[in-house]
Amino acid sequence: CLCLDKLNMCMDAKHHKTEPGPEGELYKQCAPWRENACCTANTTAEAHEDNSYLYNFNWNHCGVMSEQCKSHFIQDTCFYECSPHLGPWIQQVDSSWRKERILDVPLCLEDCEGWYKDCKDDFTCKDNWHIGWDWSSGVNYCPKYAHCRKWTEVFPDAKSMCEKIWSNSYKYTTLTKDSGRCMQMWFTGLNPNKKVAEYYLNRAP
Ligand code: FOL
Repeated sequence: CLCLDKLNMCMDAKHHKTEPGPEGELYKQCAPWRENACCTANTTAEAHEDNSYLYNFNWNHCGVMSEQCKSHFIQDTCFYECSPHLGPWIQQVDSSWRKERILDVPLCLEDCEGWYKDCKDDFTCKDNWHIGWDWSSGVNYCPKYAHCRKWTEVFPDAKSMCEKIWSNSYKYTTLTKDSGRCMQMWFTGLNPNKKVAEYYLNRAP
């Protein structure tokens, strides 16, 4: 990329700012990114809405998603839209709605397992939520061939969920937050992910 700083940059995607920077206030679950963010305050408010203008994405495509499950999707949205430290995992893509994506971001064990635990009693019809929906109503519905099934039938374990749901944005790891070698979707205080990105950047081929 033409970026000067892979440790502090924003991907070229649908709602990202061109450069990271401070935001006065970011909404609720996205607040930890306010010191340095790739998202705007508006994006973070939208991240907490159902069927938001971000992607018109309908979390309730197989009945109403549980509040505890939805909280992880909101957190994932904050992480995806706001993180300024994803440089080592940004890749160019040929896509209608973004020029860059993230690939194989090593997600901390606690975040992936906690997400799965809180969603395992929910329902969905697809393992890859990026493609293949019926958008004829304006928001995504399950396509005819994909019926709603138990979460655990679609995703047998946490690894399959974290890796498949956003087409390998994440890589499942057994690394815990205290390792400093995995990215944290949930954190408070200073963003711990800069040091993690630094580590992976220095050991890149
Ligand atoms: N979170 C993470 N961690 N990684 C991501 O890549 C990510 N992406 C989204 C939200 N959170 C993320 C964006 N989600 C469509 C569906 C989902 C979506 C964005 C767009 C969509 O329009 N799908 C069409 C295909 C569009 C195309 O590829 O041309 C479909 O067929 O359903």
